[in-house]
Amino acid sequence: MTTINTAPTSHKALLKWVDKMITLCEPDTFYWCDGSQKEADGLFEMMVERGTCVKLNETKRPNSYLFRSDPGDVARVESKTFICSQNKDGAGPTNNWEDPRTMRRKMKDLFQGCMHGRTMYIIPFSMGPVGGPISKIGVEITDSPYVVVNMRIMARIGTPVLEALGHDGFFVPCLHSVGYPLDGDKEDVAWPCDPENTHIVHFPEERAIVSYGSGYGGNALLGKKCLALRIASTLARDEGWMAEHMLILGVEEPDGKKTYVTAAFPSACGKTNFAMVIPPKEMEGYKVTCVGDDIAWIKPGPDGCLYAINPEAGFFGVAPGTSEGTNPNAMASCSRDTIFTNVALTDDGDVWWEGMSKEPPAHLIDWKGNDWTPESETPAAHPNSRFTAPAANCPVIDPDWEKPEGVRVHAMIFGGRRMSDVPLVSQAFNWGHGVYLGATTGSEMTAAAEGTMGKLRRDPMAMLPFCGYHMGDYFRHWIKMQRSLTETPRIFNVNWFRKDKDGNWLWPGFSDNMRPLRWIVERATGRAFAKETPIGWMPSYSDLDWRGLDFSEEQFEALMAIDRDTLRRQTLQHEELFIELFQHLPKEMIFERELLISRF
Ligand code: TSX
Ligand code: MN
Repeated sequence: MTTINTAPTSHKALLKWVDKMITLCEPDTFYWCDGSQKEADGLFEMMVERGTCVKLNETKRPNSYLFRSDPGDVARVESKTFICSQNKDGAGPTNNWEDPRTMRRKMKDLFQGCMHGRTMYIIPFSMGPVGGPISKIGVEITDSPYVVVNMRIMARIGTPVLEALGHDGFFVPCLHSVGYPLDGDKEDVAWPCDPENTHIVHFPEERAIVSYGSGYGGNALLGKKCLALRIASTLARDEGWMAEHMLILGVEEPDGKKTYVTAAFPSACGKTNFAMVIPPKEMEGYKVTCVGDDIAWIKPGPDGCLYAINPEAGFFGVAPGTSEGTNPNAMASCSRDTIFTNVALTDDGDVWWEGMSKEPPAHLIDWKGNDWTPESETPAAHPNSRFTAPAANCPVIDPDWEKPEGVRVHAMIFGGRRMSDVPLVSQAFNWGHGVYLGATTGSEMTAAAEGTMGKLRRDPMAMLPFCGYHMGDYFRHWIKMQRSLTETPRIFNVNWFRKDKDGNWLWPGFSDNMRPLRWIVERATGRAFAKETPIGWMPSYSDLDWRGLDFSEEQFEALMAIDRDTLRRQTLQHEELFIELFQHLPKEMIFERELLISRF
């Protein structure tokens, strides 16, 4: 066994684990990542040389690279994601479960010699500012240099993390391999992976993660969905805090008053767009700043209020649909220092994706590496293509985004893609009612290909694929949080996606979402007016700021209409979700449902 550098730590448990993994995986060599720019430059240089990635035009897209994945490794795979708790009940009916002993044996077989011919990289990383009171440390072992350079953007990595870890600090071991050992004279490929044997495995009781066979996104960058949501949700339950699939934004009012809001949306609702939304220019003096676009770790502070940090350091955003029109701040964020995966390459060495511009370029290299013209029948960029961009590049990043103790949360928003039934905005009567709203969140599917067009898919708190334990216990934890707080954030429901009977959008969305957001902020801080309705507090037409938008009271009424019969039927359907979780469901959820039905 050779090594490139010696272990820069005296942490016994870490050294022992790394030794054990070296013995198991049998890499040619291993390397402790320091997180430096020099290290990243060296890795990119090596990957360009090997044909793993392309360096983009330094003038147009400084310090940026394009990777193309294997066409069979383009997304998270929920069917191959496991929660291995001692009891099946610990994972609950909405997660895949396997006995931890059985799974550990299976993983041992897969990892045996899986790094032959490769370098093992050891990446110490911190989710949240290094040394912060809410932050957690992980160590990812991987044979993918692509993972190293992505982790360097998405988390804080390297020497400072080992220093914070000390000689006996807590860390989450995260083992990853692309599952493509170079045995004999086997040639390497640009994107090694093993889709047939892909497993993303969580051991919530041991706080450990093992991932095999995929090099893509959430399957491989283990700090994000695996640690910051699935393992962290379990830690949060045990330690009395919350790990949520939420963006965090700050609203600054003309007088300088600052209010922070978190929001949970299922996929394809434009979460990153809302996290850095630009208010209409007529709403002078209002400014939105971004703390995070995907994950919030939320903890009670000494004053009994909730404080949130963004555990991540970058955006792993969906590229298609992002443009100067829909999200100029995201475009600026990925204007440099960015890793692109599965987008198209332009003839001048820049990137392009569907929705970036109205007119596509006359010629591109598509995400599979083939020539592409506007006549081509397949998309130039994969629909799940991504940019990995440093949060520090965002023009509206919040000045306190790295504050170790977090920002005070006054409001929490739940939302989904609902074509017909849910109004633009409403406020829950109280915490319990708000938890019910979050628990019954759902989105109507738009993917015609999936044959699910228009079907409502429940995604409680947008956490269905990301909760590391039983969903019923998760709702119970939400309910219980109130007891440790002197003041709870106010909870809201929004829907940007309502349509009329002819299929026209009832709401312009995007920048105009600032109008309901202003109302939310004022309600959460005890100012704006509202009227009581069966589903919660709602604004009247005159309660919203309409400066700069021609939107009539009639349009508003259509957007806000609540049809008691439709909603009562909807509410009766909530029973389906609840039956599945019944044994673990807090009684408050049943009571809230009864109350809601009785109000209709
Ligand atoms: O991100 C979106 N947001 C949030 C923005 C802060 N999208 C894109 C969703 C796909 C990921 C939206 N799409 C939003 C929205 O508020 N609203 C809509 C629907 C919509 C689309 C286009 C128009 C209006 C509404 N208008 C025209 O096309 C002119
Ligand atoms: Mn997400």
